[in-house]
Amino acid sequence: MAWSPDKTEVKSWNEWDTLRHVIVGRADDCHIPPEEPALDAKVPEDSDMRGQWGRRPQETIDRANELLDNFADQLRKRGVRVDRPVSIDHSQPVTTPDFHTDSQFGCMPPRDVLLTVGHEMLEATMSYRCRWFEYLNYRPLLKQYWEEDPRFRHEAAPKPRLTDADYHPDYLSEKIGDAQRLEWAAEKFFVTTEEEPLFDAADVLRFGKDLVVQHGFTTNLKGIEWLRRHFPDHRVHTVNFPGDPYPIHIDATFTPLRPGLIVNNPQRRLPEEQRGMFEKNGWEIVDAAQPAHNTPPPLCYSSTWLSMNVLVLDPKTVCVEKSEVYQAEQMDKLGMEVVEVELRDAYAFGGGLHCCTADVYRDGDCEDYFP
Ligand code: DAV
Repeated sequence: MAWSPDKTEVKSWNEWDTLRHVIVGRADDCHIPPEEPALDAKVPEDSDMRGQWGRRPQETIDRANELLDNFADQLRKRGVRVDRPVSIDHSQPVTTPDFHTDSQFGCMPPRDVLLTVGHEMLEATMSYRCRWFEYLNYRPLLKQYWEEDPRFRHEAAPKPRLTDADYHPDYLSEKIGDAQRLEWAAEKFFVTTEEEPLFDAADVLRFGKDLVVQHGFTTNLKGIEWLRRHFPDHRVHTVNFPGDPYPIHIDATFTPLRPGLIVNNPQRRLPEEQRGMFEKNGWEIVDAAQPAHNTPPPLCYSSTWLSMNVLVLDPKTVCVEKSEVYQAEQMDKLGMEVVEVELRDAYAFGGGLHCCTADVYRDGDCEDYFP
């Protein structure tokens, strides 16, 4: 049955079929959280964020919200239903029997927490202590979907304990250096241990019957095994991108645009031995264009490769950040219509256009693209 804006339905099997309903995050009350093992390992060693924490400056929150509101309006004008989360108070400390953190993170970005697979939305375990309760920002929406859509499966992965046993102490030193980091990444020695299953939703890409999951700082092998057992009708593939000294989240690294076409970060190429399923089925993996910027904006966790963190609206249309002119040009050459969206001043809040959204409904069914 065709999608109707008057009826809530949760369904999304891939990253590219026509988007009808989406969640766009909010910058309200976002914090730079205090130091903790998994987060420190991700903050670049030369970053302006090292050693500081607290609520983000109000003018930056207001500016990010302005951009997120505009993005939501742009999507609505194209006929997409857009829902917004309800921010909890992130200044509240969190104490569990196993850990304490003096503040939380934010209501951004939803893609990190919510994994939509078919009629299910799954709350990820997360691996940062400051993000342990982040799902609460989305609970009002998920409650509504559950009440309005009788097929909707609201699931949550087991909450992790996040004791010190979850983190390798080698990553806690102030200065490690990129050479050492790259060596460790090549050996698949990441900050998170295999103490218990850990994953962020943004390490997962959906290709119909196949789920492609990055093993890195925020997702460990037990997390991937947990996903494999949780989705028994799917094939779950583990991938690595050895050129990344700070490997978190797959969505500034490997970006499917439509069946048969993926854009891959040229500094983080998928290794030959992991290309088999794509090559056998005639998928093309092309190098992404260079980012337009040499540095991330101030107080930003992510790299300049948010340039390729695009949101596909349908197999012919893609949202690209307005200043990312090289990425837009490449999309055009690849036959995509480009929708420009201004978002750079919100990057610091956790990412780009893919990050700051979470799928609720896309057309299409669960297909097997790699038979
Ligand atoms: O390149 O810093 C950012 C991914 C955000 N979801 C990077 C990865």
